[in-house]
Amino acid sequence: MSNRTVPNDLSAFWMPFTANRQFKKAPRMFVAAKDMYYTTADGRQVLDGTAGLWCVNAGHCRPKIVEAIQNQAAELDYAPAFQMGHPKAFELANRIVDIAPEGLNPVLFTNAGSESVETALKVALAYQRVKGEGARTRLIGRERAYHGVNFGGISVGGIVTNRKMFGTLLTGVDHMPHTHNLAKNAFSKGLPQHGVELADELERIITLHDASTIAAVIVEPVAGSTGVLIPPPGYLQRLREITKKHGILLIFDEVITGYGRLGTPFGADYFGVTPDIMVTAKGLTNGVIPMGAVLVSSEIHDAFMTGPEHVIEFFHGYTYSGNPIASAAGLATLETYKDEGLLTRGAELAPYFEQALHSLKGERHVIDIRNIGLVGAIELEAIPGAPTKRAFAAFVKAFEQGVLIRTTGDIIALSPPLIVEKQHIDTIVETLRGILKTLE
Ligand code: PXG
Ligand code: PLP
Repeated sequence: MSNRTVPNDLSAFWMPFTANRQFKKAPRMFVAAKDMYYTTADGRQVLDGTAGLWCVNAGHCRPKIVEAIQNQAAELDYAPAFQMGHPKAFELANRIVDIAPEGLNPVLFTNAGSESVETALKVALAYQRVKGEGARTRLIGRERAYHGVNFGGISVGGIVTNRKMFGTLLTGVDHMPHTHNLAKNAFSKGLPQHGVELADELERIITLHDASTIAAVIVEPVAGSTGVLIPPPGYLQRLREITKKHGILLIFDEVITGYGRLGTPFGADYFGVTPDIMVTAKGLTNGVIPMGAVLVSSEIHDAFMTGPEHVIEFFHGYTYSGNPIASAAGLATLETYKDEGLLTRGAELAPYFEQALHSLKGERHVIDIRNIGLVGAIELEAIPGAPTKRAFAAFVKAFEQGVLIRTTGDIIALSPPLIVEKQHIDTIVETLRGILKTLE
């Protein structure tokens, strides 16, 4: 009896990455969405300045995607993922390979970014081993990196709050420094000028451990969830050169930068650097159905295709790898991106977005503004002794005034759906301008 729930009771859902007690006292609920707008439980329209959680790249409830999911649910709801197949998973893999950088083929399917990260790390370790380099067991991540919440991802990740409660994590992991440097790079438009030499820290780490012990390096081309940390020109190229020289795999975690966010299909295209493994999720299905995809180089894949043909080549996968409904959603999403040119639309709008965001320079508390493609960040000075409080207050006020933003620490992050129009950008920026004037 005591375990019975009552209608409208919020207590049974322990919400993710949320201040649960605070939220449940004053819930913020969405009940519907269309294109650029959410509808709240009390009937207000809220402009989506963040594409949900950086995933709804084509905007909400897009007809092709809705229809594809409805049809697929009625036609083939589920097919076993192991030792069985269904056509749409193969079709989607082909469409992903078509838009990905040359050489990344094939694709492994997962259900989210976190699982894609685990999958990529496991492929990297297993690849070194099948190649006869089984001593390469170390993984190198970066400070301030977010690679999801599973054990591999938090091990290579660089966020103390996401790591410190969870024991010793994976062993044999080291971290490069992040590239964020307010003193030298504040208010940079696009790529910041200073810090390319930080890539050489990888050489230092390699000297410490020896290349023969390192399997892979994983980085986000642009770190998203720790506040839009943009690399200086040449930095990722340098990581590519160093990893190649030492036989270390380079993994790009493109969970946020993938599917048009930077104005190119992938971050790899923006920076002209092709990794050995590319981790994606979010925008793959427009956030509508959980799905991730990990692209690996043909060289990696082919190294596994030895031994007797009846033996499983890679002991890894999920009940829902390539799920039919997710595959249908992915196909319809990629079609929508193609029909509307969304994988490159960000490049056309980026200059307007940049100029609008940087017009907030000089507003109270603003200590940095940065942007790339359709991603932007406004960094606020923290209230002394109360970090995150000022930005969170901005988040709540923006929601009340009809704009959804995202905050991390004292940084406001913006990543509108790629269908955003100039007038929406103006609304986001002018709402923020008003709020900045009223913040404690
Ligand atoms: N890698 C990167 C680079 C990410 O940004 C993940 C992996 C994990 O994906 P899943 O699908 O398992 O959550 C992410 C996710 C935010 C925010 O507002 C960012 C993420 C997720 C939720 C919120 O910063 N990034
Ligand atoms: N836990 C148990 C008991 C299972 O049987 C399975 C899958 O069969 C899993 C976890 C993994 O679930 P999934 O494949 O959905 O990740």
